[in-house]
Amino acid sequence: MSTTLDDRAAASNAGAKLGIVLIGAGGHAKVCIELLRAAGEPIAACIGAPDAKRDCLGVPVHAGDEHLARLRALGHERLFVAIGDNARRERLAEGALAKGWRLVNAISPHALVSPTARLGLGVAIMAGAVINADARVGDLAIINTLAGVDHDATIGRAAHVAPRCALAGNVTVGARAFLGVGSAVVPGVRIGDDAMSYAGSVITRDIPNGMRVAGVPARPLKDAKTS
Ligand code: JB2
Repeated sequence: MSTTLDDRAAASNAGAKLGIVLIGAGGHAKVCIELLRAAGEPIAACIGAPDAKRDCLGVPVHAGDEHLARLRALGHERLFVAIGDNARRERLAEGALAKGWRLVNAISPHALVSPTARLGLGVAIMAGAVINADARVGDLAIINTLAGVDHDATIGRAAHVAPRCALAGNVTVGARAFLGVGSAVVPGVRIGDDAMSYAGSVITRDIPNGMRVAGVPARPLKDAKTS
């Protein structure tokens, strides 16, 4: 049986009205469930790893990624990937997008996002975060509780700016980079893809792709990758 354009539009509208599905059912999912609830969004289910618990803050948890296809076939189409690990979050999102899911954002009503900031899809912005003028936040990035991203900064795809980080203007953070709790970054610094800073680092110089740094001022760790 063939479907008409009207059939497909009706199916798409139905999918938009059904609750959001989350991938992940752990600590990050809890925070994101509360962000989505605060925005008045219905949440249908979480999908966890095979050993996941069956409930996450009152949301039913289905264990195993095979449930993704089942829920999509039931008409769900809005997805949020609530997995803290950056590379895994990106991989799971890409797999879901290829299967027709649509990524939504989870943004706290207590975050301050400049009207001139540009946000990607699948982004999480927690309470107290501030995103200033002309900043860009890439798809699947996490701007965690009380973090500040100042003017003209660019946060890469699936990067994670942990709680209480302070990023000055014109900072660039690469794809899948992780800035640990309370890291501070001076203006104009470029942090490479897959780079990582430990908690409390003060980053005063560019960090190459894949490098791990710590300290004040931040220095490369001995086991650091320098690809
Ligand atoms: O391949 C997977 C998979 N791997 C892990 N597919 C699916 N569908 N789910 C997967 N998971 C699920 O991720 C596990 O079942 C579990 O529910 C969740 C991981 O939970 P955990 O609490 O260990 O981590 P998290 O990613 O929710 O939170 C981390 O990152 C946050 C940003 C923690 O470090 C938090 O403290 C942090 N705030």
